[in-house]
Amino acid sequence: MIRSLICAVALLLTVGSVAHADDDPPPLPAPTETPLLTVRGDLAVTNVGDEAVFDTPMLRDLGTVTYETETVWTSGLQTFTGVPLHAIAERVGTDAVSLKAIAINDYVIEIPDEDWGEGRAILAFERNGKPMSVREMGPLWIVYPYDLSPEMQTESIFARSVWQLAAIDFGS
Ligand SMILES: Nc1nc2c(c(=O)[nH]1)N[C@H]1C(S)=C(S)[C@@H](COP(=O)(O)O)O[C@H]1N2
Ligand SMILES: [Mo]
Repeated sequence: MIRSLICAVALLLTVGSVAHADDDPPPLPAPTETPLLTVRGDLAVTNVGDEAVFDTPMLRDLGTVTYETETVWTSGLQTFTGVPLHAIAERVGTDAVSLKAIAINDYVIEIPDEDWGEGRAILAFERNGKPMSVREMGPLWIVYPYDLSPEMQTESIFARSVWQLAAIDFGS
């Protein structure tokens, strides 16, 4: 009796670890507010069909970074708050080393993982402390710390600075 109980428990543990591998991120709850971001591609976790959809609180939970910088599209010093791209990659559990950033006007650009880390691109959801409407180039805007160095003011960095971003695709 005890032996079969132990076997049943061992079986449950095995099944559990197959369904959820140790290196997979935890399940992603469905958004409770208006969804801002749709993530597609090779994902370990999804919450709406085969996609991972995020609202603002879910993005904020990933850990925010703030950049104070001027941009060529705005006037005066701006404060952008968002999440680094690696935080999104980690949350959805992808092995991709490049992503496609897709805007609502269907503009698409590839951003390699060298730009996902510290001091590089953030997916901003606030500008000067407020959410961004589509008219204000929101709801999401990929922003770099342009003022830091001339390296941050190249044509390729500008091309990756997608405003009115709607989706990220980690597929190949
Ligand atoms: N949503 C969106 N973001 C975009 C683009 C676009 O067409 N749509 N063009 C990109 C490119 S290729 C560059 S060089 C810069 C262009 O900025 P500009 O139109 O102010 O020159 O924005 C980038 N971000
Ligand atoms: Mo461009």
